[in-house]
Amino acid sequence: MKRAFLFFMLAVFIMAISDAAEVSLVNPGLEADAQEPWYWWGDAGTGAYGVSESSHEGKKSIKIVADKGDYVPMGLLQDFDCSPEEEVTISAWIMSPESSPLTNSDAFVRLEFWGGEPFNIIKSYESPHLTGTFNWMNSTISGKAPEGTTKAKIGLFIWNPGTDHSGAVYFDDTKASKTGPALF
Ligand SMILES: [Ca+2]
Repeated sequence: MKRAFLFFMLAVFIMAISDAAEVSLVNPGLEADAQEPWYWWGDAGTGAYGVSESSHEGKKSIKIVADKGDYVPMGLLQDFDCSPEEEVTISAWIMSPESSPLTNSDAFVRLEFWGGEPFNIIKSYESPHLTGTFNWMNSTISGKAPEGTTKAKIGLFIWNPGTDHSGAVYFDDTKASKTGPALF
C-alpha cells in the first residue's frame, strides 16, 4: 500500500513538471499605452502599435501595411527567458480585411531561439503563411530550444516575396507557453 502511494505521488510529480507552463508575456493583448517591451524589427512594411480599427481581444491590436522592402521580413517582437530542450509554443490571432487584402505579402508568427556570444539567432520556426484576405484566425507554432539557447522571441511578422506587394494585416491576443525537457 505504501509503495503504491509512492508510485502515485511520483506519477503526479512527473505530470506536474512536464505540463506546459504559460509564459508571462508583457501586454499580450497589445492594449497598454506603452509599446515596450514589444519592439519592431525589419523593413518590409509600416507598423503601427495600438491601433483601434480592429481587435480580437480588448480594443486594440497592431497593424502592419506591406508597403516597403522586397524579400525581407518585418514584425513586432518580445523576448522571454528560455533554456535548451524546452518545448515552446507561441500563438497570435491574425486578420487581413477585405478592404486591403495582402497581395504578394504573407503574415505569420515566428518563434526564434537566441543565444551565444555574440548573441545571435540559433533557430527559428514559422506558422503557415497567410495571404489574401481572412477573418481573425489563430496562428500557432512550436519548436524545441537548441543547445545554447538563453532567450526565445515571439514575432508577429509579414514577409514580402517579390515586388508590388500591398495590403494590411492586424495581430492581437498573443500567447506563449513552454514545457521543460522530458525526463523519461
Ligand atoms: Ca487587443
